[in-house]
Amino acid sequence: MGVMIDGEWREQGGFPADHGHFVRPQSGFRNWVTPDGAAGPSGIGGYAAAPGRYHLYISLACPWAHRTLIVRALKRLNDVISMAVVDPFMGARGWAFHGPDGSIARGSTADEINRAEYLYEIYARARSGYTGRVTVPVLWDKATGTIVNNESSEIIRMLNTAFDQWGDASVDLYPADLRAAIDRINAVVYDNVNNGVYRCGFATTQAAYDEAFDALFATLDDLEARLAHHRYLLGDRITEADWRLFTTLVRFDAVYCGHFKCNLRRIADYPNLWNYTRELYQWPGVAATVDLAQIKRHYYASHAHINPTRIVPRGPAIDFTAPHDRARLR
Ligand SMILES: N[C@@H](CCC(=O)N[C@@H](CS)C(=O)NCC(=O)O)C(=O)O
Repeated sequence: MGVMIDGEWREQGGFPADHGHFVRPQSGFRNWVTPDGAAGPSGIGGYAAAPGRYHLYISLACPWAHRTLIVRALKRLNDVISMAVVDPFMGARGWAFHGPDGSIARGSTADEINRAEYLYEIYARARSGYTGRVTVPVLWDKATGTIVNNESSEIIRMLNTAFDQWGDASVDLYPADLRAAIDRINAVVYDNVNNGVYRCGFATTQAAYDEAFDALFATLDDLEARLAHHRYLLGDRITEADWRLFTTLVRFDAVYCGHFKCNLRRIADYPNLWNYTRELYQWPGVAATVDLAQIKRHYYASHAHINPTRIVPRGPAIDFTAPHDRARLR
């Protein structure tokens, strides 16, 4: 684990914490790709959508990167935006394009674009003197040789609209009439579920863990009740809010339940959440984005402060392909 300070990689243990509470730092690159290169919501423009111009650096293990991978697939942009996949093991030099023994893991790739060995080299190339964490996902611009954006919630919004000339314009995961409702549920799901599992797992005091744990399971109970009446979080239309929740749910029983001590219940114990997770997994194009072997390898092997033996458990047995009952709902 480490961080960049003034453009240099520094090894350091653990993640930032405030009185035992895990604090996720802000992402440092916030520019936007738009259809014509006009300024996006951050006010900075110059990045025009074009096929083959942009490149995603992702980890198959990471739930934030997973969002971008799913939206890229759903919008049929796999041939429009290229991609590199880091090794699941995050060691002393952070994300790398090869495993500790030099080999490339199944599902991972080398960095064909920048020929980097480590992801921090990409950050250094984008901004000399960069200070901050080196995270996935990264949206890279091949034309200007820089990082456009490293905030997944913004990257998925760009993928949803900017590339419609080449992708599937009929898929809209952030429809205008649902935006306020999507923003509201995203905020709750982000704090208590997406980031909530990390707040449990990376807490360094009992009180911080207890607080995150209670908020997580209270929210899962609320979502379970909501999904009794709605097929998707906002009703009968699937939106980005569902995909943002899905990337945590699909990792939950295999990783967060044990490794992050989120163990009041498994997702498999919630009838609606479990059927919903299977429906989303079975959505065309999505199963190919889920790699449980990489997910387990990343968390159990990389977080030595939580799992010092780095042993990856072989279970649990999970069948995301079993039939679901969601078609009865609208
Ligand atoms: N806010 C970022 C968070 C991304 C993030 O934290 N990614 C993790 C992987 S799951 C990472 O790369 N962590 C490395 C680090 O913090 O050093 C986003 O949603 O894009």
